Amino acid sequence: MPASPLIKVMTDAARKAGRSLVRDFGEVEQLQVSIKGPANFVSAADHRAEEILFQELNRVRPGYGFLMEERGVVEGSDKTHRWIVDPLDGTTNFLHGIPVFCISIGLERDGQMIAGLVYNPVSDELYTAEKGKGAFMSDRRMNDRRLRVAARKTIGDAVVATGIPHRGRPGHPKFLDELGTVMKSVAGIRRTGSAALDLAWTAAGRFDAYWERNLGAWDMAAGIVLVREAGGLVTDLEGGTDMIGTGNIIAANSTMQKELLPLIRARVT
Ligand code: 2AM
Ligand code: CA
Repeated sequence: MPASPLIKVMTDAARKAGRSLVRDFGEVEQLQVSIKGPANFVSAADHRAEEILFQELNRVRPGYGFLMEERGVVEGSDKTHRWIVDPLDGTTNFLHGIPVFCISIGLERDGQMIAGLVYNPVSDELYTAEKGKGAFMSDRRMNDRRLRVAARKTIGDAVVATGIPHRGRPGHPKFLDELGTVMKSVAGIRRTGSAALDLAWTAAGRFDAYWERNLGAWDMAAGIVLVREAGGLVTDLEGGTDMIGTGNIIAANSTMQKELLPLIRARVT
């Protein structure tokens, strides 16, 4: 299916910022040997990518507001539209030379997510979705294919992704408790370090399910549209739809979601 004008402008912005990230990623790999480490360099790479996305999106859709991981809220003259952007999701991977990171761009209209893009500039895998129009993935072989969440219905066969709270963040005991329960019921657990890619890979049916707590809106916004448009169910960990407000998310096909959610909720004390 040819991309809509909206998806086209999002893709152009992401590819431009992606070229900047890939250049900087090449440098980070060289810097790995230095003792001081490339943390400041990565932060600069993050800001460079964000600046490109801000400029490009602003140019093609003047007046839209922004919520960006680094610069926060930028009010627009158009109060109905807002971009929710993470210029580098998977920062720790980027810092360590692991090529699993992405750009995430979501578009909100009147408080509803209406479009999402997740782009890994190293693998060149581009995931896009627009409300009511389906979710798609294109890769460097230029294969364009429609995405469907995994059809697997048996939780015992499921490969489930999650995120582990980072050092210094709250919720370690709760996470270990949840993990202990879920790992006994599923085929295997995966942890990529990029929430936006976890959601894209769930939309693509690579993961049967995904859950995580304490995320930012920019980690989830685009991925929520991808999973929904791929036929999946996305809720918060109470079974409601306030993922952005609570920071908590579970995504899967609806059968799997209904089996997995009670296992996680039962652990909440
Ligand atoms: P980031 O790479 O943009 O920081 C990994 O489980 C997910 O958690 C990533 O999407 C990561 O996004 C996010 N995250 C949230 N808080 C984080 C933190 N303090 N350190 C690293 N990653 C964090
Ligand atoms: Ca992020």
